[in-house]
Amino acid sequence: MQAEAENQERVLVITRVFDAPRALVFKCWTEPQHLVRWWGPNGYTTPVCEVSVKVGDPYRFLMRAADGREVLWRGVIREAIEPERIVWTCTVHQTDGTLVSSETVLTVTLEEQGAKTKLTLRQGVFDSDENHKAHESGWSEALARIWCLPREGCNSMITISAFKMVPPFAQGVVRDLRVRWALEEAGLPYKTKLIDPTIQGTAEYRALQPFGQVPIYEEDGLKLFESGSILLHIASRCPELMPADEAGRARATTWVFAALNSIEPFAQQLAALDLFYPGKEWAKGYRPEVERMAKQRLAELAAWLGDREYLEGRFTAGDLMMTTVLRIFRHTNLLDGRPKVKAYKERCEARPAFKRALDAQMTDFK
Ligand SMILES: N[C@@H](CCC(=O)N[C@@H](CS)C(=O)NCC(=O)O)C(=O)O
Repeated sequence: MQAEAENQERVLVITRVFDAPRALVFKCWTEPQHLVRWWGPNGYTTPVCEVSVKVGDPYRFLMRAADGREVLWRGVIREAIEPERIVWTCTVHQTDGTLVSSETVLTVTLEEQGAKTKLTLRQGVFDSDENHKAHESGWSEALARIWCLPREGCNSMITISAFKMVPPFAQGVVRDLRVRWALEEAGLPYKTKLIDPTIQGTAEYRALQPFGQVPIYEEDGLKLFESGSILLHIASRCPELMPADEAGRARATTWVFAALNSIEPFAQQLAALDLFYPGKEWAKGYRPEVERMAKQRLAELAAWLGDREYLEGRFTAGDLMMTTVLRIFRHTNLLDGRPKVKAYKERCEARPAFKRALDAQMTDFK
């Protein structure tokens, strides 16, 4: 009896209701182009995703953590009854073969609730409490990311625009960096549409970005521009970037606006004066006032930060935006005068997702 009770404790049951028809939720679980966009705990990507709906077929997912560690999740498809049920065996190994979690059975049941779908996930029996807990939090994060629920007729991946080339002073600060970083935090794969001035002026590009700028964001028919709006769109589905509670979400959003409205204008003006109009007489006259305002804002930001690690106690979309804005000061020594702000920026830049985003932007210039 005791063993039976312990076994039951090591069975995971999670339910969720998705605002999507059952056939589409089923696709989300069985088609690799959808699975790669939500599978795995936060920070993981799925570079290999081989799965089918054929009973008896093996399937496997190679999952890569933010720090590069990889694990292999694999098993056999025991049942796949479209659109209501899948049953897989599941074993998790490290890539050197070391067992992480021994075989469990995963059953996913989908029930229609009007236009919505109730998902019940049952997995067990886990070989340890630790694995039981780890899968519980992993599934919670993954299920929160099923925001790519396939829409009819749409199988496209996220695409963002970026420049083919910019002068060295702009490399590493072009605004697609914010979007790449958010996508990396969310573990969402994307591709880039690399553009140059000949494309910026075309009617086709202006239909996506009225001012001809980068970045734009396209996802299954949704087209967005403005880096702040794109960041908030991604963050709304990414617990790494947005707290779950309403007040926390509102505060994080506030900091995105603060970065863009209260600090970026001065950073941008300094960059324009120093990098685009160096030596111009009119610029020399105007610059001291812009620098004074920039210094004032940085002092105010330092005062807010005080001993905080992040703007709101934990990393959010607000910190992501603030960091990319602070990077615009990099041709000046203003941050040296504000060690707290500088350390804060470096703390955010130390995140693996930032490094991957920066590498990706720099690689595209090559
Ligand atoms: N407010 C826009 C600004 C975008 C922006 O300034 N993009 C720059 C690159 S960082 C650009 O495309 N510049 C070229 C141009 O304005 O023609 C946003 O945040 O997305």
